[in-house]
Formats: sequence, C-alpha cells, structure tokens
Amino acid sequence: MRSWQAPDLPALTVTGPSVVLHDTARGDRTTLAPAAGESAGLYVCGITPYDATHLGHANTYIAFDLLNRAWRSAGHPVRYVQNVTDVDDPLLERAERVGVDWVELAERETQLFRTDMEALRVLPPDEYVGAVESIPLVIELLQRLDAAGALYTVESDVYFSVSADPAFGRESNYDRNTMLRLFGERGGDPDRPGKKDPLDCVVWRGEREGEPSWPSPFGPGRPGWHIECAAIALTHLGTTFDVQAGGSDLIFPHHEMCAGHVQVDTGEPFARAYAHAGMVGYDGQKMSKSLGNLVFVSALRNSDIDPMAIRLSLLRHHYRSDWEWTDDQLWAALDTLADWRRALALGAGAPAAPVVTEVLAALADDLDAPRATAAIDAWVAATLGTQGLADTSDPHAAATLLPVLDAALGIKV
Ligand code: 5CA
Ligand code: ZN
Repeated sequence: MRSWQAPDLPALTVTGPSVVLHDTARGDRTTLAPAAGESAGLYVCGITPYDATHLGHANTYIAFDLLNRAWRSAGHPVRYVQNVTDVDDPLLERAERVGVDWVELAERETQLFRTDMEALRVLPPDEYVGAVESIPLVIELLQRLDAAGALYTVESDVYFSVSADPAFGRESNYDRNTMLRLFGERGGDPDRPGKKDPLDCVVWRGEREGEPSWPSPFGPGRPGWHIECAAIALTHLGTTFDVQAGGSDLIFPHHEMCAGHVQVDTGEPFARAYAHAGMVGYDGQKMSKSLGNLVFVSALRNSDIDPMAIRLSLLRHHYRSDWEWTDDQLWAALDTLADWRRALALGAGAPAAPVVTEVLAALADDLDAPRATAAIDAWVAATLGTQGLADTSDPHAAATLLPVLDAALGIKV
C-alpha cells in the first residue's frame, strides 16, 4: 500500500557515532553497525487501523524514527518496513459495533495515520504493507511451516506449535507463568480445549459467519496476527535483519511468536535485536483503544497545536520509559519551541559545534532524546543570555544547528 510523504532530510557535514541500542532479547545494550555499504534493516510493527493516531502510537513511531535517523547520521542507508494490520479481531469488532464497513474504516484510519506521521515528520517506510495484501505471502509461509510439522488444527483454526521452535523464549525471556498471563491478556486463547500447548497461537483463523475470509489450502479464513508480521518482514527484509521494534506490549506474545515462525521456517534467528518503547499513560492507565482514554494527534492538530511541539513533548521522555501524558507538557513544549526559534533566528549564538557532537552522541546512545534536547536548551539559554551575558561568539551557530535539529531529531523550527 501507499506509504506517506517523506519530509526533507538535510545532509549532515558531520558523521554520527555507531548506534547503540537496548536489545530486549539480550537484556542489554548492543551496537548496531551494519557492514559498510549495507543497509540497516528495520521493521516497526504498524497500527491496527480502527482508531488512529493517539499519543502512545506517536511516541512509539517517533522513538524508532530516531533510530532510523541515527543510522542515517552514522552513514548507513536504512531499509524500513512497516505493516498495517488491516484485518484483525479488534478492527472487525469496531466496524461491526459502529456499523461501518471494515474496509472503509481501515482505509480511513490508515489515511489519518499517514497525515499524522507526515505532520510529525516521521520518515516513511520504504515498504508499507497491509495484512490483506500479504495473504499470499502468509499462505506460502504457512505451507512451509506445515511441511516442517509445526502446525495443527483445532476445528477450523490452524495453530502454530510453540514446541516446534527450539529457541522459544529467546526474545522476551519471560517465565512460563508470565507468558501464560500475557498471552491471555493480549489476544491469545490459553484456555481453548484441544490445543497441544496453551501458548500455541492461531496462524489461520477459519471462516466465521459475518467475517471476511480468503481461500487457502487450510480452508477459507484469514491470517492470525503474528504470522502477518513474520511473513511481511521475511519477504521484504530477508531472513535476518537488524531490528524489530514496537511498543513494550508487543514483547510477548507478538515478537516472540514472529521470531518463532521464522526460526522454524528458516532455521535462522529473526531480528538481530528487538527494541521496545515504553507505554504512554493517560488518566492513570495505559493509553489504549480498548480503554478509550485517548489523546489523538489529529485532535491536537485540529486545535492549532504545532505538530513540532507534539513531537518535542514526546522527545522529552526517554523512549524506554513508561510515562503519563499531561497537557502541561504540551504547553511547556510550545514555550520551549518559541525560545528555540527566537535564539535560532539570531544567526549568531553560543558555539554550535560541541552541541552538534552532543546531540548526535546522545541519539546514538540508545536514542537519548532527553539528553539531546537538553543540549539544545543549554545552547538556547547561552545564546539568549537567560542567565547572564548573551554568547554570540559563533557567527554561524544557527546555520550549523538547524540541519542537525531537523535531520537527527526531526524538529523543524
Ligand atoms: N498492529 C499491531 C502491531 S503488528 C498493533 O499493535 N497495533 S496497535 O495499533 O495496537 O499499536 C501500534 C503500535 O503502537 C504498537 O507498537 C504498540 O505497541 C504501540 N502502542 C499502542 N498503545 C501505546 C501506548 N499507550 N504507548 C506507547 N505505545 C503504544
Ligand atoms: Zn507486528
């Protein structure tokens, strides 16, 4: 499907350091340095388009936009793939409940997501791929998994046997009780009778009355959730790529199952690293479509809020932390952006070269955007003379900083 419009990406005259990222599977930091001349491969799980785009979504996509940008700053081309879960239970349930056609709902919300991503200056994926259009890829992968003996059926549904995956648990490292609890909470069916292991997941859901379905060698039905991302990543990024990313609610079962499907198919590990953004809360709970405690990016934009202030308010939190949204963070970001603009409009300012070094170093250091934005704040304070004499000793300060703010942080002032 169509991706979205790319923002300009100014070329930098300095090269950033190699990118270090916290890998969920290792439980530790790892250096992501693709071989010279090779692209870095990035898969970020996309939205389920029935209620786009809340600030939790925006936070996750902006987090991994920083990774995309940090790799590019370090001189690596990036191949970026993202899916759209444009057929799945929550989407169908919402469409049914509000009485709209599920295809129309998905298209409308996907389009809204595109315009939100453009406004927030998120670099678009090279391949933006829907679940529905990927059904042939899913079926091919399922046939290979079936040949490997990893599938079985319960009534009309096809299940993946987690015992077929010798490395099951490699990504989340959760104990079995935690897996069982999260599987039940996040779309799994641990209690269904007839399964070989309660953790086995549906990979092909047999046709149900009133639900869309597609023909397959396993009977009419539709793809399960995890097989969708496994098939899309495998097809568009190859057997092993650098990073699979998403919010921390995807650690288990989603990313574990994706890795399991591909491990059984290819005998190779899936992503080299797994990165997870923290959850944004609102009114004391995780911002979620099912709870309905949402702040929409489009609603803020419709209220004349500068999207760069939305982006800045999210960048003030480290991507791995869980935090609570409050409106005053947005007002603070608007004020900060006004100060940044005032200082950068002067042309001359405090020495900019060390700030550039610090911003690129911070972002390469596990995407430390709070540290990067603090470096800009300090430069702005020195330039405006907030705490003493204004420092205008660098005549080209603004011209040096502006492209870095844009290319590395995605903030266009
Ligand atoms: N379509 C699947 C992934 S294949 C899905 O999880 N869609 S989603 O629309 O529910 O979420 C899209 C992304 O936003 C996921 O990475 C999810 O982890 C992230 N996300 C959802 N809610 C929040 C939140 N409150 N805070 C941070 N990230 C969130
Ligand atoms: Zn996914």
